[in-house]
Order: sequence, then structure tokens, then C-alpha cells
Amino acid sequence: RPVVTRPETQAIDMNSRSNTLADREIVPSDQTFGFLGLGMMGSTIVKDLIYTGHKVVVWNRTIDKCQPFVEAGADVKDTPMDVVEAADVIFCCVSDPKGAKDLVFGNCGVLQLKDLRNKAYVEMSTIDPETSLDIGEGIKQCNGRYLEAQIHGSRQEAADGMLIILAGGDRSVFEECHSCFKTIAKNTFFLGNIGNACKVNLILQTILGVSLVGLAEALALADRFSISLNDIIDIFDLTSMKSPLLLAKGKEMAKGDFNPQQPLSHMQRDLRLVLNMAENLDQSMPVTSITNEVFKHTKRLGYSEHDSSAVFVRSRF
Ligand code: NA7
Repeated sequence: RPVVTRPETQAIDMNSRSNTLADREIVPSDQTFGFLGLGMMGSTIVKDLIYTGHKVVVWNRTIDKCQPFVEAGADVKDTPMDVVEAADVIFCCVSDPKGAKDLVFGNCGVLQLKDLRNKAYVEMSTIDPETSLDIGEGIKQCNGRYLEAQIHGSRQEAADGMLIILAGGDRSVFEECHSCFKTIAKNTFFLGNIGNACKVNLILQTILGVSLVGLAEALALADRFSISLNDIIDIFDLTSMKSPLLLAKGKEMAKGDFNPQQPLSHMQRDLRLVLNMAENLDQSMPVTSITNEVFKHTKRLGYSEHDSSAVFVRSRF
């Protein structure tokens, strides 16, 4: 098995700004916003929130990641519970449903505060509808308000302020987050009850995952015929099948450049969540099941932290 080098972790550039911010008139809310999770997405979002004048309190499991934000003016706390105490609206943006639940129900988690009156909790981590309902129920039992705000888009789209926010739950929280969402997203949708936004997000991820595997297999076949992948991509660009994303991913596959815009492990997590949802409904999803297997295998080959386009490597075997 070839040795696979992990992609380099890029340090967050606190001086970079999304170039769309100049075109958006943002009047920052005077509320204090808590932020749990300073991974690639969280960091990019918080950086722009601070830049647009929002008052921000942060926490991250690995404390070192908080330092640049302290220097930029954010307050840092020792636990998620401390962030909730200090903020009016608390965003969470961590890797997966388990992490999201740990931060709410775990030791020093959000619910340790018991009384969440006048607090709003916004879940941005990609989660399934059941997890969202559980979190929402926990928050509401402590008299807090809950919104799921799923972020659809890549790390580059986050850096460009071009995410799409899919929200469900408490509409008043959605309205209160207006200046934050305007900072980070090109579009926001309120989709009604808790769970709806998670479903829509995962449905979009299904389209993405299946499309990427189709693209990877087709390019791998071209490669076997020794047809130039760049030629295929140039011709693809002229067809009605083209999409900005597939073109970009095709170019990454051709170059073997799998710099993580949407990590492969996240893609596979989403497909697993989709299949669990479908299982509960007896909905048959044979193509998605195979797609999930392909991503799972690519993970085993060592490409978890690379971009989802690394699925091409497996297709070439
Ligand atoms: P990253 O860059 O992989 O960052 C993941 C973040 O989640 C990072 O802050 C992690 O903390 C944190 N994390 C993961 N598990 C836990 C647990 N169990 N407890 C606390 N914190 C945790 O992912 P992205 O920023 O690209 O994506 C985040 C979400 O946005 C994801 O759901 C996407 O689908 C959308 P660490 O720094 O490792 O201590």
C-alpha cells in the first residue's frame, strides 16, 4: 500500500477577508455571540464575525487554536458551559453528531447551566435530524431557544462568504442571527421545523457524493485509455453537463491536488447519515450505498483528511 502524506494543516490567516464583505452592508447585532469549535469552518466564520464588528466569545477543545482570536479581540473561555454563560447566542461547529451532542450533554457542556432562559443555541455542525431533535429538546427543556443552521459549502466558499445557510427551528433565533448569516453566507433559507434543514443538507450531500464518484470513475477510465484528463475536462466544460463544482473537482483529480475543501471523512460521514435516514424509512438507495462504500474504502487507503476528490485515487486502482 503506498504511503500517503497527510495534507498540510493551513494556519488561519487572520488578515484575510472574504472579498464579498465589501459589497454587503452589515450592521452587527449588539448581542454577544459564543462560538464552540474553531476548526477550518469555525475559524473562518469567527474571523469574519469579528471583522464585521460582532462581539465574540470562543472555545475550542484544542485550546491553542483560540490564541489568534484572542489577539483579534475575542474573549476565550475554558469550557462550553462558560461560553454559554457569557453569550446570548451560541453557535456550535464541530466535526460530527457525536461531538455536537458531547458539547451539549457532556461534562462542562451547555446543559450544565440548567437555566438557558434568554439564551439561543445554534447548531452548525453537520448532523442528522434525530440528533438535532435531541439537542433541540435538551435546550428547550432548560428554557432555551434552538435553531439548526446547517452550512452548505466548502471551506473556500466559507472563506469567500458564499455559504448557504439552511435553518430550521426557532424563527426568532433565525432573525437574531441575521447580521452573522449575512456576513458568512450568500443565501439563507428558513425551512420550518427542527430536522428539515438537516434533511435538506444531507440530500444535497447525496447529490454531491454520487456525482463525485461518477466523475472519478469516468476519469479513471479515460486514464486507462491514456486519454488526457485535461482534454476530457475541456470537452466536459463545453457540454450541458458541466457544473462549476464538477469542473473544479475534475481539475483537482487531473492534477492529483487534494487540498481539503470538503474533507473526504466529512463526505463519508454525510453519506452514512443519509443511509441511516433512508434505513428508518425503508427507502432504497443502492447507488448511495455503493458510493458510501467507495468513500469508506478511500478513507482506509489513508485519504480521510484529503479532499473528497481523492476518491479518484481509489477509482484508478
Ligand atoms: P475541522 O477543521 O475538522 O474541525 C473540527 C472541529 O471540531 C475542531 O474544532 C475540533 O476540535 C472539533 N471537535 C471534533 N470533535 C469534537 C469533540 N468530540 N468535542 C469537541 N470538539 C470537537 O472541521 P471543519 O471546521 O471543516 O467542519 C466543522 C463542521 O462544519 C462540520 O460538521 C462540517 O460538516 C461543517 P479540535 O480542534 O480537534 O480540538
